[in-house]
Amino acid sequence: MRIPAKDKAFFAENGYYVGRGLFAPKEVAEIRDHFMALRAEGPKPGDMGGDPKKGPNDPLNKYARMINMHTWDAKSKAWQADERFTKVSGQLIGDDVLLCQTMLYFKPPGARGQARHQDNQYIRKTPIIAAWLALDDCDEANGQMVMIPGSNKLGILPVRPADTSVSFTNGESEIPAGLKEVGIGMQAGDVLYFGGFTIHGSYPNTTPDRFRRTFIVHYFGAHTEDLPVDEKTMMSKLAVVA
Ligand SMILES: O=C(O)CCC(=O)C(=O)O
Repeated sequence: MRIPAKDKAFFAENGYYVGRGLFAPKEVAEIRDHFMALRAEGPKPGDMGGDPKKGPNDPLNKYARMINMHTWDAKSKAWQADERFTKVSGQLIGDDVLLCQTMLYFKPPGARGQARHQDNQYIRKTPIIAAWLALDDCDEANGQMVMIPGSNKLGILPVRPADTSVSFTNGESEIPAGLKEVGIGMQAGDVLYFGGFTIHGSYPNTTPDRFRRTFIVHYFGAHTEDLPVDEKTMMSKLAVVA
């Protein structure tokens, strides 16, 4: 599938792009049901998100985020190679792509979100791009994604501690003055693509009964550079700089 020049231009300008209706309802249901069944099996390698001290009061203890499922789940391995992810991502960054990681966020009712960040504050190679497949309709109430258009042009930014009462991760990006956050309303089957410097995140799911699940694949460009070691921009060093 080819992306129109105007959509590539939008990505270059804003740091993100939404491909609408790329996955059919039946495909979305298959992916969603597959991961719900895997989650019900119990803990998996790399699970993250819940606060063990809160027990059942933290919904992320039951529905922890999964990571790198492609290393132990054949369906995830096949899905990450879908051309609706790889080919579109490649056109947006202007290179072939190579797999970086897979993730599954369940974000059940009452779950915390993820504080706004640049993926390159975690992953220190550039360029990278994320393909974020909505497995549920997403809106403000269930914690849709938010983006800061234009942040993609600012390079790597400093990190600081985040408010862990609303974020399951403990770091966030400094937010550049003058840029505005936009909420990305999506329907199940839409794919949101965003680059490694684009500040993005999500707020808690405040609904009593609606999940906000997503299957996410991050890719490296085929030709990457290492970002310089600069502790103030690295989430892994946050405890040191905080
Ligand atoms: O889905 C979310 O709430 C956050 C996802 C995210 O930050 C990412 O994929 O890098």
